[in-house]
Amino acid sequence: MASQRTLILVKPDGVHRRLIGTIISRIENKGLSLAAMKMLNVTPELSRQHYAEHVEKPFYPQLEEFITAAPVVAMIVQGPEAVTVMRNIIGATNGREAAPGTIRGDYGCSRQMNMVHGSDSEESAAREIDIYFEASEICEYTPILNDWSFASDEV
Ligand code: IDP
Ligand code: MG
Repeated sequence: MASQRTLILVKPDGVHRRLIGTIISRIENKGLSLAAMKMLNVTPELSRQHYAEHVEKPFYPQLEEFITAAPVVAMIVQGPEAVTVMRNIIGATNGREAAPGTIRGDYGCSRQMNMVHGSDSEESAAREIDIYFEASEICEYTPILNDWSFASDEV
């Protein structure tokens, strides 16, 4: 099982609600690691790139207004099956349906203002990481706790 990378955003509502630390804590407590992190303003152009699959949908103008309205915190999260593990931690899109114990299930009740973005596949992760980060911004290191968090064939 190979270690994976996934693109995570704390969205503008998560930043305004001071949930950045809470969200990072959940990621770290789960045993995943950060490989990169920065705060930035998403421009309309960046939004269209990121959400290319949604640009033609009726809700897209509303989504663009939301994601560009305040800064986001972008992160690359790394670990075994990081894409799926993060989607499970984040929970279903609509906070009203997201399971308790997930971030969206515990902290919100909105379909749009759902605090976190997580890539939905390895292919999406590679595409999104490329959109948000330069190669020089990604840190290569092996977290020392990996030895006490995973069997050798899991990372
Ligand atoms: P995901 O974030 O769980 O992968 P997607 O369906 O990819 O969900 O939608 C991307 C984002 O667009 C959602 O996280 C949410 O913020 C917003 N969104 C999705 N569906 C709707 C909708 O029907 N109305 C308004 N915003 C939506
Ligand atoms: Mg999605």
